Amino acid sequence: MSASQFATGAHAHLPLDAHKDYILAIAIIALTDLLSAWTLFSSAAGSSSSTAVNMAQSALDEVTAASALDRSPSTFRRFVSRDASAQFPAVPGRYHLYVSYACPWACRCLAFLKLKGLEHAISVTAVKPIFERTKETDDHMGWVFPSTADEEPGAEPDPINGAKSVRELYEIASTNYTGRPSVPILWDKQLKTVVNNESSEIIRMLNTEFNDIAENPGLDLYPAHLRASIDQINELVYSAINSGVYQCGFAKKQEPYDEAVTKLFEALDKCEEILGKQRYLCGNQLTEADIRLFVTLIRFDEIPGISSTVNIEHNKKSYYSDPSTNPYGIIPIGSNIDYNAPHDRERFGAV
Ligand SMILES: N[C@@H](CCC(=O)N[C@@H](CS)C(=O)NCC(=O)O)C(=O)O
Repeated sequence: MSASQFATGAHAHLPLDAHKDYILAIAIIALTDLLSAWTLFSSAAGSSSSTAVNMAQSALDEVTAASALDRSPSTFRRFVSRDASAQFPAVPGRYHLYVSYACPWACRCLAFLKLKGLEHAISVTAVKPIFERTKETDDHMGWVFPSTADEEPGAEPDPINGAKSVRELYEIASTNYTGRPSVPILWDKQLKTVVNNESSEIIRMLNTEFNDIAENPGLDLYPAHLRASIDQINELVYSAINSGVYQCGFAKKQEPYDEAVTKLFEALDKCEEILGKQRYLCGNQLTEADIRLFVTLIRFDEIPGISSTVNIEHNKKSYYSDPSTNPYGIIPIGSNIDYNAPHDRERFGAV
């Protein structure tokens, strides 16, 4: 099954009814993740005879013999704190966020950065959308920076470390890093290290720890009174949708694929059911749960700023770059959705 066949199937499955904006958003996120998985898969397949590299080549290394995706935990799990005496205090100008616009996990961090009004305090650099060789000495493929500012619109050379690749950043931070050289990375310019490379934790830090310097300190995307409900939705969305699409994309046997894809569409239906009754996943206010689901999408005019975290051209280039999954190099013409069109979600009231 090819990515484009899946795309057709996904859209065919989706009822284009009154809440189509949200559901299309969900579908595109699912496809984004799925195609990302395909890209990772194919990059690994392409380098199967490579010189030994002392780090995980790609997410394919995380597929078990039974064909299930067993994702290794992110390695750097330190926390920025609002406490001025902490090892990583939340001071303006000290941290840098490395992202790929093609990566949904990185884009959720970008979304938080924009929504909280932290662009003046935390700088951002995006890599090129297509994996390239990260070293001359082996054939590991990964995220790289352009060498000039105009080489790849939306991506920039690394202004902090002058690194050629994300792999190089991990090598600066640790001499024995063996995980995948992934984005997002929250980088400490002062100690020249990765503070954290786990997006679910980076978004929590951005939500609370920088409030003294955030332009929108009052925006709480993980409010205490909704935490139980957010946690519950996150669990469903993560396992069945965010990670679920990887399970589909990485399946090497029919059975795990069937299981994952069924779970995925059940979860999409569940989200649709919830959003048929209320404006947001956890009630009448935007929360982390919505961002985690939307991720790469530009959608509602109520949340200006998010549009700049989406770069469809990078997404398309990245996902359709690999000849083994897209032998004819066809780049999709879409998406042709006008995200600025009225969405009609006001009917549920609230913000
Ligand atoms: N747990 C990480 C996962 C991030 C992740 O998987 N990023 C992918 C891109 S979508 C990546 O950078 N992969 C690089 C590689 O496999 O070499 C998070 O959520 O922050």
